Amino acid sequence: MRIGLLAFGGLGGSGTVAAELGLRLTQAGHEVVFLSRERPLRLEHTAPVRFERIDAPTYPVLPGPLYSLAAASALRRAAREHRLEVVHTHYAVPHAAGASLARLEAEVRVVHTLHGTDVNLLGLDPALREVTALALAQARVTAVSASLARQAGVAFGVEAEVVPNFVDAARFRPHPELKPRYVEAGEAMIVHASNFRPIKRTPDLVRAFAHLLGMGVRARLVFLGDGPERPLAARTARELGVRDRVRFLPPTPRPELIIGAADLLWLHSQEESFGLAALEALASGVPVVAARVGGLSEVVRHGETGWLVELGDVHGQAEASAALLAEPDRLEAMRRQARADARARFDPDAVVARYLEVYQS
Ligand code: GMT
Repeated sequence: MRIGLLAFGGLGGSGTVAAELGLRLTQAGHEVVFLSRERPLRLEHTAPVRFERIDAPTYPVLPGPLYSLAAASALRRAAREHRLEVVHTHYAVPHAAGASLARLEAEVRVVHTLHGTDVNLLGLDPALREVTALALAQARVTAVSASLARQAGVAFGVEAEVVPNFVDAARFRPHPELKPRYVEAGEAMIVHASNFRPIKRTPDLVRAFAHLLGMGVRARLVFLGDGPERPLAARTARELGVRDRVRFLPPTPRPELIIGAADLLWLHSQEESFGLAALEALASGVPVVAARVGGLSEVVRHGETGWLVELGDVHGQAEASAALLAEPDRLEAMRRQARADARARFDPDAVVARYLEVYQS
C-alpha cells in the first residue's frame, strides 16, 4: 500500500510511535511517506522511510506559523504526488482537521490515531473541539488505550477502536552491564524518560526521590530527555539538597542503553494515556513505579510488573520503590515478568497487522 503518515516529530511519544510504525510498514514492503514539521528523533537519517518536511511560513500579518494549513497542503500534495491510498494521522490536533481540509480524493482511506492530550487537554478546549470532532467523525479513529478511547467518546462523541502501542523487545532489553556507567557500585538506578512538560510532574519525582534517600536507600535518579520543566526539576533537587544524586542526560536516539541499565523506571504524570516509556522499560526488564492515571494500568500490571500509587502520593512512590529494592528476589521475578508481559501483549507484528486491517477495512 502507499501510506502517508502525518505526525509531530522531535521527542514526543506520538511521533515515536508513528516513526516506528512507518519503519515497520516499509520493511513489510509498503511505500511510506512521513510528513512532519521536524524529523522524529527515532526516525534516523538512514531510515528507509521517505521523510517530507512540512514548512509552515511565518509572516508579520499572521498571528502564528499556520501549521494546520501547511500540514493540509503538504498532505494534499503528497497524496497526489505519491498516489497515496491511506493517510494515517497521529495526534488529532490539528492533524485530523488538517486531513479534512486537504479534501483528499474519496478513495483515500483516512485513519486518525488519538494519543493523549489531543483528547483530554486540547480536545476539551472549546476553541478546538468542534472542528476536531467534525473531522474525526469523517474517518476511522483508533486510540492507544481503552482509557483514552473512553475519554474520546466523551470529548468528541466518537467510537475509537483500541490499537495499543508496541515495543521492539530485541532493541529494548536488559542491560545490567551498563549500570556502572550511570551509578556507583551499591547504588540503585532509577530512571525517568520524558519531555519534561508540566503534565509529567517531574518536580514531584524529585520530591519522591528525596523521600527515598531519606529512608536510607542508596540510589541515583537519572533523568533522560529535555523540555520546559527540566530547569525546575534541577532547582527542586537543589532546594531539597539532593542535586548531587540526580543526573540529567540529554535526549538520545538510543534510550534503550540507559533504560535497560536501570533498576526501576519512575513516572508520576498528571495524565498518561499509555506511557510508551513505561512499556519500553518493561520490555527492558525494568519494573515501573508510577501514578495510577489514564491507561497506565493497561500497560503496567500492578504488583506483577510494577507498582501503581495514587496521583500525588510521592511518599507512596518512594516507599513502594524502597520495598521492591529491599527484596532482590521479588524484584528479579518482577523483572522477568515485566519483559515477558511486554513481549506477549505489545508485539510489533501484531500491532502493525491490526493497523493494516484498519487500513484495508
Ligand atoms: O498526548 C501527549 O501529551 C503527547 C504524546 C506525545 O507525542 O508525547 O504523548 C501521548 O502519546 C504517547 C504515545 O501514544 C503515549 O505513550 C503518552 O502516554 C501520551 N501522553 C499523555 O497522555 C500525556
